[in-house]
Amino acid sequence: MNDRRSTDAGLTRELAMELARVTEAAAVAAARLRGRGDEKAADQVAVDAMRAELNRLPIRGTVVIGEGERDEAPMLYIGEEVGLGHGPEVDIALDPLEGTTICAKNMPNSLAVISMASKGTLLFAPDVYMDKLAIGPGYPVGIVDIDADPADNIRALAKAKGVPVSEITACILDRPRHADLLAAVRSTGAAVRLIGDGDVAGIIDTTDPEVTGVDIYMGRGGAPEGVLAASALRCVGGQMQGRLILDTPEKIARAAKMGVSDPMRAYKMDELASGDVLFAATGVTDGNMLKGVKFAKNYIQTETIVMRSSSRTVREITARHQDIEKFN
Ligand code: VTB
Repeated sequence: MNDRRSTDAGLTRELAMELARVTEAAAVAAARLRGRGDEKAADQVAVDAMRAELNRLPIRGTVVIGEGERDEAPMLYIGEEVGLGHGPEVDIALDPLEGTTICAKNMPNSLAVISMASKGTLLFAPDVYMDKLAIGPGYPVGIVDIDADPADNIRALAKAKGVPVSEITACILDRPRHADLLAAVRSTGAAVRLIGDGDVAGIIDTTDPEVTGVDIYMGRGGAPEGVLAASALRCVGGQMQGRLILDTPEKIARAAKMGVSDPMRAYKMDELASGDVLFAATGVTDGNMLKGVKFAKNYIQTETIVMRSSSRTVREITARHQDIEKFN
């Protein structure tokens, strides 16, 4: 019998809970610097806290999506080995503070995020842009496509959802590069939610439109964030496609070194994150799905979502940390 309760390619279910601790620690650290206008400082404390927690886990982990290349990021760089050095061999994608600007401005939807997967199963994505398209669960496979006209995707989604197009909301990063996309989506009569940063949250939002009000995510953002978002969608269900933007010979060469042989390839969700995966995110600032960290007189409260692809369990954990000292 396939006993999913024990191990799936080395990813034990206990590790899902452990991951919550990792993102909680990063979120609390970053939240202390919410609204200070200092992106770098907030990111740095989140990195330090996440790394310290990760190094307490019984894993042999390798960071495949991290803070940057080894020569530019001293900690949690791509290739860094983390964990206690015994236990399952895993790949880790992380962003200790997704939405550094949002956190610095104390605006909605910054997160501490991590995903852990069986070794060799997360796309080794270079830090370039990625075109992304994502919808939540419950739709026939392929009703939207990254190569289709955006307006057609919106209409197809409305039809599949059984609502008029005017009841569809697309989430798009507010950037000049998205002017044409925005015009195309608005031409259908659909609504657009423009976000300043944080497309991992934007993509996760598509998984629960009744709560978040977002049906579809469209547009160009960071490739590393694309792999993180795909990991989450693998657990909840949903569809996602991503295409790396390799528009210079230098980027093509960099991606080739990381194993990307076809620069034009559109990756499906389960090609961005192909194996068993665990995902955790803790809110730093208040968001559509997760509330940010709350500092009370005698406790610190965090909200975390933890997911596991093999069981497709999604847990929302509100934690009241009464031993405040543990975050110091
Ligand atoms: C996104 C988003 C990030 O960068 O990937 C975006 O998730 C990429 O676009 O939060 P820009 O280069 O135009 O910002 C962020 O907004 C910031 O890292």
